[in-house]
Amino acid sequence: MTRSLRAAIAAADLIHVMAAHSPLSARLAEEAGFDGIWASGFELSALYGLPDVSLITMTQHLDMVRAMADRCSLPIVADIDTGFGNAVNVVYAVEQYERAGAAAVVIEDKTFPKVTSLAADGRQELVRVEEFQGKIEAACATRRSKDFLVVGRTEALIAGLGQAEALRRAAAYEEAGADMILIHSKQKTPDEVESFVRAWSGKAPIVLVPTAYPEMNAERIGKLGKIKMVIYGNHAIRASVTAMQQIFARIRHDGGIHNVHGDLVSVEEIFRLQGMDRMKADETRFLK
Ligand code: SPV
Ligand code: MG
Repeated sequence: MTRSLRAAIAAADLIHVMAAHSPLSARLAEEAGFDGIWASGFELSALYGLPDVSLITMTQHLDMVRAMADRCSLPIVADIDTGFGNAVNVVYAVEQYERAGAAAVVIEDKTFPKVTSLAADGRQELVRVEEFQGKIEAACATRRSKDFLVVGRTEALIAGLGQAEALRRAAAYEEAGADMILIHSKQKTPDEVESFVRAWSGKAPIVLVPTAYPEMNAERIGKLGKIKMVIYGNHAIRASVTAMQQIFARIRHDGGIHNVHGDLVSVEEIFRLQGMDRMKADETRFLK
């Protein structure tokens, strides 16, 4: 079932979407009060210990989206990278992602295989505007529900092509049917993105991923206007790595788990997140 993001976006000034790489992280994001889940390609790649360069297959990512949709009731924004090939691959992907329970797909205008956006020296190549319009059109024509959103993502700023090219591409993607435009930047300050947003005259709302320029908080986004969704792009995997590195180091240093024990959630908390209550109730009811 597609959880409607369109309705949520219409009802709120700004939607806060947290990255997740597993059903458990998606559930934690839901409990923390986020509005949606970002099924991040970067996070899933990192989970496999791999760079985010189109090594993870569509099937692997799709399986994770399905598993997250099964355990979390928030709308899922699926990061489908370049659409796994050309417009024909996009048709197949959108069919699959909508069926898997995603509420939206984000498709980016890079060539396949892509290179992760935030790497300082990343090789960034973009496809022709017309080719990417075909991908957006393919996604829009394939979706079954009008509530399933197609987000066109331009990497023009990431590729160093400048604001005019980013605006040209964003306008072309809106014309092709994109419901929203994701503008990505790896500048360390919000200036580049703020300038783009001020210059944007399209009707499609903007999506930001402010990983590189973290001072772009909700207050600052609100002042800028035109932005309807903020994606916290990799904060689930980074939070997990931070916690594991610190706790693992302490256990090695202390020669045991005696000191960290009190600083961790209890096993009972994990039982709760696993849904042990339901299992217990089923046991009582059905085991004879
Ligand atoms: C992701 O989380 O996979 C993204 C955002 O696409 S970024 O890694 O910043 O490109
Ligand atoms: Mg990605």
